[in-house]
Amino acid sequence: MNDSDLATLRASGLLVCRSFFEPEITERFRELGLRIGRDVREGKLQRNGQFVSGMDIAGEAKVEDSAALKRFAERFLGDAPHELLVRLLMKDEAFGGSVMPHQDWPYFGGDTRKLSVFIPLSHCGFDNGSLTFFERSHTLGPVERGEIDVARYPEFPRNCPDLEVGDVLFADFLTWHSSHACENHDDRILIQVVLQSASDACCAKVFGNGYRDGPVSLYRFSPMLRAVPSVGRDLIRLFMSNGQPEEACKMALGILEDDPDNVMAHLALAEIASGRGEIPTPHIEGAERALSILSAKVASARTAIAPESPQAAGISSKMRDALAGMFNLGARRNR
Ligand SMILES: O=C(O)CCC(=O)C(=O)O
Ligand SMILES: [Fe+2]
Repeated sequence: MNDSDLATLRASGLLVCRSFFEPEITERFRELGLRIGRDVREGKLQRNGQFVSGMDIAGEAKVEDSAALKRFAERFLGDAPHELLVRLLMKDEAFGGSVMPHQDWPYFGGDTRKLSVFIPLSHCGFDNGSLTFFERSHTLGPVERGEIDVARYPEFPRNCPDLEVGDVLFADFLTWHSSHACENHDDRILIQVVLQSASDACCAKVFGNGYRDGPVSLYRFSPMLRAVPSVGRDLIRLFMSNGQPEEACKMALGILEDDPDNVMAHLALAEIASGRGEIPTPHIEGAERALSILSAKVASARTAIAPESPQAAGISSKMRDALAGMFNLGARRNR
């Protein structure tokens, strides 16, 4: 590893180093890959999508034994590497599907400056469904969880390098990646290790050296006084008033994925459809179904507190007012 490798990783968010690991460690990885393949087929290890469980992969692989890896991580992080994660990612007969384009950071939190290390334990290539990285995508910073609409970003070159045991692929933790369905079902086994600096308060595990003292922020996903979802009614309205109904539609559909009975999202979709000159029957039906679920909830909230109390009456009228004020749908419907 030299300065230009580091510069490549920083600039493109991706770096492949061939025959990177020491020979004895490469041999350990090769044997481990063969054993994992056998154990999966004999049912000794469990599969869930691309994930493998039932094995202490950190204890078996001992990636921290690699001086080359430690040195590289120290230079990239500017600090003693700490270990956030060691996991196995596998494709084979049991799972050969695709993995949508995403960024890993929002699933883990903490400091964004982390190093993702992909270590092949078998051949990993386009043929057996290996990972595609979107070069330079890390320059956009942290994004939300979920599928990224990569078709909108042709400026980020797609790179699906062939990897062999002994090679390593370093990625910035913010670099978007995906994997396509495999063309054959040969074992594709990768270890992913995520390393971060000591000052990153989301984990206290020192790479290969126990635990440090010091704070670990268990609340890294929820530092806010109140949780404010980043996608909500206001954003839908903003896009609608800005003449971007397609974006508003995307927001509303996203809300419905989490909350299928969200009245506001159904009403927004109805309004967008009627704006396009379509008859928004399914969306109106969705809103009506969601409303009836909501009124049943209001009724049970009313009985949960004293049925005749002023609070109970307050719940119903506030709810009505709030819904009436959300979208001006009645007027459009009667046009
Ligand atoms: O194993 C794969 O193909 C991709 C897995 C991945 O990127 C993830 O689980 O975050
Ligand atoms: Fe990922």
